Amino acid sequence: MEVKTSLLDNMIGVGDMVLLEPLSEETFIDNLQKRFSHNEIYTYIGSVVISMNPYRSLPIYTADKVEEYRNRNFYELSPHIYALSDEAYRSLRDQDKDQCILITGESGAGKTEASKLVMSYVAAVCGKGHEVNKVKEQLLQSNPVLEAFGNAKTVRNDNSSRFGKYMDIEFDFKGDPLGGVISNYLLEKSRVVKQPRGERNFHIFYQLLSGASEDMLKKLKLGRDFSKYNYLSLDSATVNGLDDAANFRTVRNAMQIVGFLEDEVQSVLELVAAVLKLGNIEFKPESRANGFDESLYVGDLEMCELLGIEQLVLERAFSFRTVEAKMEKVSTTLNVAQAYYARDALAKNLYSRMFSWLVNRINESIKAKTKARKKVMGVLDIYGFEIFEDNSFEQFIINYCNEKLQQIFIELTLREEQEEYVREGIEWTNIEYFNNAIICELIENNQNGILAMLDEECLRPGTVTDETFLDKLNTVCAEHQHFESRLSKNSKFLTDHSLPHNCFRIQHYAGKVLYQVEGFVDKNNDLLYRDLSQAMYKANHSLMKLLFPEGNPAKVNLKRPPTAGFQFKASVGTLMRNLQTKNPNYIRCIKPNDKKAAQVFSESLVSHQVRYLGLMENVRVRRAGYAFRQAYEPCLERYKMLCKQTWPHWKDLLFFLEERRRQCLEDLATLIQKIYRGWKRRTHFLLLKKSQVVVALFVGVWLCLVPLLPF
Ligand code: AOV
Ligand code: MG
Repeated sequence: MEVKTSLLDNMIGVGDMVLLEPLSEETFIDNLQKRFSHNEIYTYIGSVVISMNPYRSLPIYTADKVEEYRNRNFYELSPHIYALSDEAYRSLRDQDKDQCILITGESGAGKTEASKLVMSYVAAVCGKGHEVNKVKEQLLQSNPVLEAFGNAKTVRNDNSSRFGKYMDIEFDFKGDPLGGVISNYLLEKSRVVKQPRGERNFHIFYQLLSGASEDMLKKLKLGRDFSKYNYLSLDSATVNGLDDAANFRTVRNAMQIVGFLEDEVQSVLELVAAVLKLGNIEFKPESRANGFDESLYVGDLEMCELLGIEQLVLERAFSFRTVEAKMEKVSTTLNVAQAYYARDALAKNLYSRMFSWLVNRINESIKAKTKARKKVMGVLDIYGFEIFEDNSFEQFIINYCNEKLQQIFIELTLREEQEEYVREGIEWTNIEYFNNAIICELIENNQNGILAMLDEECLRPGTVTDETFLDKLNTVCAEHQHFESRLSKNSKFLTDHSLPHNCFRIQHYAGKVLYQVEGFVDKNNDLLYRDLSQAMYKANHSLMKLLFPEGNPAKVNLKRPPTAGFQFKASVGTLMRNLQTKNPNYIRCIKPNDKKAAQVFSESLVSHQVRYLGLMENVRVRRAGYAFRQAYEPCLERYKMLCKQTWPHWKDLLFFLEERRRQCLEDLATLIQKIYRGWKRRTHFLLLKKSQVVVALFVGVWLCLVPLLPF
């Protein structure tokens, strides 16, 4: 087979790692480095695309490039994310196969940028016309809106996604876009009230204060000065290269294109302002005659004016906690610490509910307007694996999600592929790889997984603290080690004596992470005092009312809501099942250095990622295996008319093949040869697609009818 020179150019390295000679980790990294230094940031492993973050804008995403890659075969041109996007789109359009684009890599590796590049490429090559263009524009403009409210600067990434996003883009039978559906996964809401050193709150806060007109700020009762707001960190309030004011204009424009009404935008911004004002509410201790310290609200009246809440109502909500049981109601007063806790819980809930509302509102605008069957391309962009100095519940959830995605990759590209060769009777030397199923199990097992134990602890009556949860974790995992159960044999729950106080450590696929247990119970419970939701429901603000439906006194629900961990596990499970029904396309993003710097290639950092992503094993399986596969059924169906054994009863042969799979391989090889010979002899007419045949028949019938017409 002729190999394209673009894939084997020695000067710029080898475009497809499958062709790399000799293959070792050293030559693999060398090849990446050589290509990176020539701005060749994409490299293939067969059909998998490795993408190195260049940390600077490269002239490789122009309209000319789009034209260059349009309708070209995957290996025809040099590696590019556009080639993968084109391949996925054409398979969806021409072969009617739903696709998903799985983008993985650690925080700052370039997943979000990659997802936007895929979307913009597909938008550029699919369909035309006023309505279609409107749909495309709305789909693309949903990105800046969600990034403003769901992304923030972290120490790893100046535009870090703090929520998981999966977007289904829907197409009609011609491949024209019809609309889309976005699913969001657990926003890191703790950021609203507190940010780690060197990080910021969500972009929208800074954008609003920097970019809003004087008039708007006056209406929202806000000032421009970040330092006036307790919820905004000051040590990194401005970020190099980030123009908050300009971005605010982009977001407002995007909201308009997506279809938000002016009133809705105003309501959302009022809630953003309300969160900032909540952060400025203060409480001071007040000693009562009975000796108890109660909190005294010294709040900001403006917040009440903004949301149409009576100050007395808010004051009461911050002073008492009412617990309702079946027949009785018990109210206890809050002390200062509890009042601050209630305030922060309200701010976090308000913001995250508003974020979910935004996603739903966008979905309402971008949803397909037809009920006809759709072809779907799913694009997944989640928060990347992260290890910080302090890792809490949020990192635990984020890293669990990354484990699940790595698991899909391992299952489909390493395990199932190798098993298939063995099943088909092909001579195969097993290639070893690390299967992270054991880590997923440690976290999500229904009986003794960490999430199940956390839930059990949260629902247990009596005094429950983070420490009691940690004790339980240690005891259960130690027990398993004792009994040498499956968990213990490969236990990734590390219990050595060097662990700091109140911590546990997990050996994740991408590295060891030390988790501080503080806040786990609280964040998993995710409870909001009913007094607060009732106060919010009383607001004279329609969006606020909508966000706190449980505050409606007519609808008191005594049932405990599901925990955050439970909900997350369930939604990730649904996502994984959904992804497995689609044809996967992988983009493996790699971060070249930890400094967010252009043209810096840290060999050790890249090797670490290559190792944990399982890329070497991926190349080995690809090299030893076959580059192209086709399932029996579509193959026989498509070529049935080319030889007499399959025409017209091709299904009989399929059944026969299934029955005697091994013995039939030779028969099949002969059959394929016959089909090939037949194909060479016959005209291309036989290979026309169904739709083309229908059109040809239609035109044919018309041509026959024309002489019979009376004119
Ligand atoms: P992430 O999505 O993988 O991290 P991003 O896609 O946000 O990472 O990329 C981080 C930054 O790297 C971007 O803001 C860009 O400045 C730069 N970058 C990434 N890809 C490219 C590219 N192809 N061309 C130019 N610059 C790029 V996280 O969301 O933190 O997991 O959670
Ligand atoms: Mg991201």
